[in-house]
Amino acid sequence: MRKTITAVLSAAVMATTMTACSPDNDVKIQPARKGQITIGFSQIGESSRWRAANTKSIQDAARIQNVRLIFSVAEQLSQPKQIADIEGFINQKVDIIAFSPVVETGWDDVLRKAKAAKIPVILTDRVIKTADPSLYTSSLGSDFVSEGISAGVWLKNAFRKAAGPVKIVELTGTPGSAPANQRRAGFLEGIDGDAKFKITFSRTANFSRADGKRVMADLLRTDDDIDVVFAQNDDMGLGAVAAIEEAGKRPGKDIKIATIDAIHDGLVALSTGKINFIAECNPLTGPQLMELIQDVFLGIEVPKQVDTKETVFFPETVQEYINDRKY
Ligand code: GYE
Repeated sequence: MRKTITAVLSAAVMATTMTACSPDNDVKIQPARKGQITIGFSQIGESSRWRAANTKSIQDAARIQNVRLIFSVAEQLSQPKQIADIEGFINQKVDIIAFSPVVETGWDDVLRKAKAAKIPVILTDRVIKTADPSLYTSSLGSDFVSEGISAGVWLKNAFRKAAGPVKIVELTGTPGSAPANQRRAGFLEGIDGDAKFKITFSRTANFSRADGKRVMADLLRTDDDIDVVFAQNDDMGLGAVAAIEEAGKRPGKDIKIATIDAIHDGLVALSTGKINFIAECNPLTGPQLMELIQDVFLGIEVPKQVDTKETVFFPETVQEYINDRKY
């Protein structure tokens, strides 16, 4: 069993006083500073069950590891609030900052302040774009490109016998966010080379169930020639399911649906044939985050990117997973 971080930390204090060698990390923490690690964590929002599961996983793991967690929640889409929260963590002199960046760009200034204060930063769930990768120590999250590729490959296979054109509606997530950009890129890669697949409509529904329903309902009022919905998360896909049913069509049959996340409601819709394919995006990152933090504290070199473990789900095999899915 893994020791708690505090226990390991005392050993680390001894180790660092005994040896002069240390790996070449960008920002190094001073493990001798105190006995209990304080993490400042900035979460995007509280908008979905996926997000709630992510929050709980981090809070539970911190409690188990006896880590002090200062947790702040930004409203969905509020980068300024996240930046203010991170500045607050710097002022409070936390030992480590972790955050899930709502969008990819615009973080350099605040991360430079963290670096100047010698506070390591770990990105979780979502990644950033920066010309200076030394501004963060590591990034823990899903491979969004792979998730998109899985959906594209599923689509190609599901429609392999269709003459085409196959008309696709794409519901995208938060504009400018890593999962929205990378899932799209992956999806295009997955269907690449086959001109029969046409994305006839692409619009954001902000990763939200209500928006997914609204966008899909609006579209169905003017266009009923749709073969597939690719929703970049389950919530938007479930919103689309509701809109399709209200329009008198059968989701999963008249219009096929592929989504990403694999929350409980998504798996249920998959089992009843209303969704046809789900690529998993795992929100339970707490334990992996604590391990990473422990390594940073011990001065062990950590990988720049750590992937979470995930799989894909099909209707035929989903049943056995539903009861265990707590989010
Ligand atoms: O897919 C979505 C949530 O950042 C990967 O954010 C996460 C995404 C997840 O709102 O449901």
